[in-house]
Amino acid sequence: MKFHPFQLLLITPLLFLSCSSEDSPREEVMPDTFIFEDDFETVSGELDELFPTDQSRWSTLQQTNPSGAVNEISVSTARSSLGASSLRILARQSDALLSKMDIEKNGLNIAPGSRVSIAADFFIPGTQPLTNLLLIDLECCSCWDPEVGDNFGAENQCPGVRLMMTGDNDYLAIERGKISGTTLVQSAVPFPRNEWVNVVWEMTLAPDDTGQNILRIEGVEVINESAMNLPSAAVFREVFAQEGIAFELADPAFYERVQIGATANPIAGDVEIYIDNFSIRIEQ
Ligand SMILES: [Ca+2]
Repeated sequence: MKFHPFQLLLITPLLFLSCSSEDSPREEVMPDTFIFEDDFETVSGELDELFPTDQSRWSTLQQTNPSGAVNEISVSTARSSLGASSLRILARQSDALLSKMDIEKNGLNIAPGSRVSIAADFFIPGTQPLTNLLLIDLECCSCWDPEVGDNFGAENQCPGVRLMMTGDNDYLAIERGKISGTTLVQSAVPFPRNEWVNVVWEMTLAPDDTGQNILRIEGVEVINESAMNLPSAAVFREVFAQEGIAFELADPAFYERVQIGATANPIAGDVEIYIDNFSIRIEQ
């Protein structure tokens, strides 16, 4: 269910009313909360409006074209789940180059113990299988060991966790390969197509199996598992030691950027994705 703009206008005064002087003072320390929301509304219809110089919206694009085609990204009024427009992405089929077309918010500091909630609505036209398509990445690039550099593939240098389609029926899952973890899978809800789909991904972050991982599709909880969801310096040290390499991950590691779109398109074809109603909420 979406908030109609008028509902928001009604709620706002209620929020002020609830802070009346009759309220008893709160003794507990409230957590520091960071919230970034974007529903891809613009005045001009131009993509540039999503990147104001004051950093109040998005930070940058990630665009890797396959060698023979050009990916596309735009603000579109063709469809929306909130307001009048959404973000349209067209990621062409990969060839020798892994095709990517997504939008990024960086400069975050999501530390161990933080509770992070990422939500967005997706509309993916068509019926072609989407196996291995990646939709959201949460990453740490600065935690990589600069002494080791890029000898092990630039793809792996920003360890993190991702939402990825798995199986024959496009079961959205939590992929952890870049932190040496298995994929947290589900087979309860195939990803709906040709309609808006609300996805909510909630985690309490930990570099060990006390991390909490919840995934909801259209309000249905499809994953609720304890598992590592931050890169672990100890795990990286051990994995690289097997190759005879001394590796020092920043400890503790933290996530500094979130990407949404086709963060990688390895499917056998082009994929078009509409995104709306994005939010990330971080409680330290
Ligand atoms: Ca919108």
